[in-house]
Amino acid sequence: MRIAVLGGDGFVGWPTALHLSDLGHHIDIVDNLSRRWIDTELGVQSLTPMDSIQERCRIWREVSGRKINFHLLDLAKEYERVKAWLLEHKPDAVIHFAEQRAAPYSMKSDRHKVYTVSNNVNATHNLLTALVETGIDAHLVHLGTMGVYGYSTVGAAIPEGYLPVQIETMDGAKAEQEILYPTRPGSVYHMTKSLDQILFQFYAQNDGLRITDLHQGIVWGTHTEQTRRHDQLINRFDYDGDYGTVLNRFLIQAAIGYPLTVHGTGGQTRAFIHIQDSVRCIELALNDAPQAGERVRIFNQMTETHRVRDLAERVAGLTGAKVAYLPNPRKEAPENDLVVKNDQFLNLGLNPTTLENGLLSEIVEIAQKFAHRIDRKRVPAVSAWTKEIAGGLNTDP
Ligand code: NAD
Ligand code: USQ
Repeated sequence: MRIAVLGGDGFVGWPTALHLSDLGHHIDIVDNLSRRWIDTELGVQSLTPMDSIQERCRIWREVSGRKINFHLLDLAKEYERVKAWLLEHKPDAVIHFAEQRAAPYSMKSDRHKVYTVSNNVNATHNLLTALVETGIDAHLVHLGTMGVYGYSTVGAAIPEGYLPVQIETMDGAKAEQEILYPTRPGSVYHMTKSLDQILFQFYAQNDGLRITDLHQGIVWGTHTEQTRRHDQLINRFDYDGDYGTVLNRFLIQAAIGYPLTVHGTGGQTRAFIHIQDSVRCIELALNDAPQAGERVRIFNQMTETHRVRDLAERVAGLTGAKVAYLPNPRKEAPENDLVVKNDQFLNLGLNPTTLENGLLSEIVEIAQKFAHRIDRKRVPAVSAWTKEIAGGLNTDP
């Protein structure tokens, strides 16, 4: 297949591009490199030393003999170029990772909220309308998030996208209807993914676009089979308070002797998936494309759920790190349960990689190797969800 990987310079996009190239697909990466600019804005860098995207593609060609092309393009701001690009390259599938993905970054200030909404919603909408206008019948696979569902405490398992509801008709009879699972996003970033869902629903129903939306949990780990093949293929690894995600942060904190930064009581339960499974799920979703006229296919792309304080205790047990319980910069339920259905990927053959000490220790070792690149001042999460929370925040462990 000819596959366009939008956002292919990012944490999940790069290993996905390598994985699919290794399987023999023709890969084009499209990225505006905004994530690299945001590193500069924040004064941080990936824990792992990342080469330029062009250099990474060159090394991949040397290692594998396969070519990955890179195209510098802003999906949100360059609509006419998006259309022209699609017409020129005619992809069979488009994988859409190209959004601003950090919840704390999206809540930093009004400017960051405006940027996140305009970047994410425009990128998705430009792509959809350009597919309709050019008539390119590509399967669109979008990376959504588990966070659109919110974190209910009622104990019922979260279904894969759709919820059957019983409604009373005008004449008092009962009727069944399936609706998109109601969203309850917890940040401006998560809100943009809720808006994406409506855009997908409309374009699948109105124009017959073939769309799969993957509601992904928190991705942990850094290496995949392909990134291990050469030092310069290494994946990015975010550790800072905005882009670092919880388990990866705990592992680097353990590596540098920084107390593990648990927000509040650590009673938040979240869904997780290892990066190797994430790229495999995308392959499985690509091989199972919907037909035109079908509703949007929604998969829950996660393999297990964990409570934040349990993760911290586990990493502390493995490494001897201390755990710090800090005021929570976010507005979120202090304690929640989470049960998630993920039968569709299991039925397609996913064999989950679960949290195991060997993999956790491997990440601590990588973090120790590159510990000199870590700026400890960038570790605390300082982006507060409201002005009131910001006023009382002390994130010093
Ligand atoms: P990332 O920030 O590392 O990568 C995103 C890439 O998209 C970057 O290279 C960035 O430069 C590019 N990009 C952003 N806006 C663009 C635009 N307008 N035009 C072109 N390129 C643009 O993020 P990631 O961690 O790789 O996540 C990829 C996707 O997966 C995101 O949509 C995210 O919401 C989703 N996701 C990530 C996680 C996770 O834990 N990392 C979990 C669930 C879902
Ligand atoms: N947390 C801590 N300590 C930290 C960092 C986070 O206790 O140092 C807590 C947060 O308060 C939150 C939980 O850990 O309760 C998860 O935070 P996170 O930053 O790991 O994840 P989140 O903000 O939800 O976002 C990440 C990705 C995003 C993706 C999402 C999947 O950045 O792109 O969509 O995970 S999900 O959470 O399933 O919606």
